[in-house]
Amino acid sequence: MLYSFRKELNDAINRGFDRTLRLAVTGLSRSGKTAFITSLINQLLNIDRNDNNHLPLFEAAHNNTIIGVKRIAQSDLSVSRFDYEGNIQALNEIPPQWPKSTEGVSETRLAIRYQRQSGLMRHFKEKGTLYLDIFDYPGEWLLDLPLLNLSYVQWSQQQQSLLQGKRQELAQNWLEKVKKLDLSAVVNEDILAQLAKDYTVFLFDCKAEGLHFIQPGRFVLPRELENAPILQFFPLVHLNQSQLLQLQQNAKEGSYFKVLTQRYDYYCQHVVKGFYHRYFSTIDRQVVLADCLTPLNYSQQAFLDMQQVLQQLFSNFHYGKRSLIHRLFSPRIDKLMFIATKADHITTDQLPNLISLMRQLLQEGGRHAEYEGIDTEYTAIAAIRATKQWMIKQDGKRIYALQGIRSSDKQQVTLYPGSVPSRLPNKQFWQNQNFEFDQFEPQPLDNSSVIPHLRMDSVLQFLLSDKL
Ligand SMILES: Nc1nc2c(ncn2[C@@H]2O[C@H](COP(=O)(O)OP(=O)(O)O)[C@@H](O)[C@H]2O)c(=O)[nH]1
Ligand SMILES: [Mg+2]
Repeated sequence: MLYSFRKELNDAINRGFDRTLRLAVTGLSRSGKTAFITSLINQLLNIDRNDNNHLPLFEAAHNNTIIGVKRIAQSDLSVSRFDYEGNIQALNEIPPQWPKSTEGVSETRLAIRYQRQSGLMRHFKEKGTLYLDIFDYPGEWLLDLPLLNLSYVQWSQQQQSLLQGKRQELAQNWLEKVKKLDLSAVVNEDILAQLAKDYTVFLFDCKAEGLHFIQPGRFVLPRELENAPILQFFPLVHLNQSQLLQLQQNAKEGSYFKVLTQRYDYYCQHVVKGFYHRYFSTIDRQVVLADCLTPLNYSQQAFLDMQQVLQQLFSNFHYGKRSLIHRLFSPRIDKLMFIATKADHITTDQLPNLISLMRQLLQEGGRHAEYEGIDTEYTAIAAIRATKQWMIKQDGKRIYALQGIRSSDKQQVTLYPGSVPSRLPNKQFWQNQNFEFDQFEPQPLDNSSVIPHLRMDSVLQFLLSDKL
């Protein structure tokens, strides 16, 4: 009798403790989203009751809170499935390969079975399941948020002010053609489509030069919208304000100017708002990944561009009650983590500098803005650690070095990667620029098939520990 009462109570409690957590992971293409999610899943699946040495800082893995973790069918069946098996297979090849790059949104779901080890309810053997939905979406799409506040004419002017240096150079082909267009004439769809194509080529060329501040974001990651008229428009950057306003007043229905305006408006209403409604408003926790090392290999313009991009990403989460995003989508994010990725390219003594550099990039002058009601953290990790670290003592000094297989020539190299600037580098830095962050090949997985990482355990601790 007593036993069945207990069992009933236990069952009731257990049902009460099943919950769902929606974790979103974003960042620009190649910032390391796929590597991050693959490693996160791998670290969790490898938790067992005996040895959890791979996650020293994740408490729930050590105090036997987590009983087991399984992959199960995702909740949103219309979104592509995150290809965990494919990515692990790539890492298991001889020699190991980086997981294939992907585009667009993908999703996966884990069931984490746990049993509380502390708290009032531990006497009832409180067990529960945390359903963790992880989804991956391109950071490029978050760059479109400001469009919702701008008319087509305003957006054109803003794009004009961006057109400097390398961007201006790359824009020439498209720009020369647009200049010849009579914008009040009746539209020719084929010409418009071709010009939009030229504009898209220009955006891809910018990306290839390490310039990532690209609007509209869908143009470089169109997915199912490829070749759709909704992506066939561009800003008018060769006209001044009064010329633009004149067109706005006088252009007739069916003219180039009117059609461009309509497509821009349609893009804002359907593509941009659609994305925020469908995904953004359902997120509980958000991870934003940033590769702050690669832009150091390019130029000052690429680096400043990265700053613009990160500040733009950041503004998506910095929402007071009066902000655009709050008014439109009432988001509910309670934890936010900014992560500098690929930290295995530097020695561990440089990690604080890397984190500090990322903060400088995210917030003008490193102001540590607090978010209303959002617990925010900044860290640096390697999701899939490709290098080993060595410490050499020389004349009583410690010197750190890295060893790994360099991607360019597949040779094993030992290097001293030097120091990462902790603040935004000045002109002088760019003149004597000697950064060379090579790519490395992933290391083979050992028998346990746990992916070697750097600080993924502290990420898990921040994101999950209060839910277990
Ligand atoms: N060394 C190192 N390289 C990484 C790591 N994560 C990603 N990369 C590199 O960055 C590339 C892009 O990563 P990926 O996860 O595909 O980026 P995504 O486009 O944001 O999904 C990979 O192919 C690797 O070359 C890491 O933890 N360490
Ligand atoms: Mg990816």
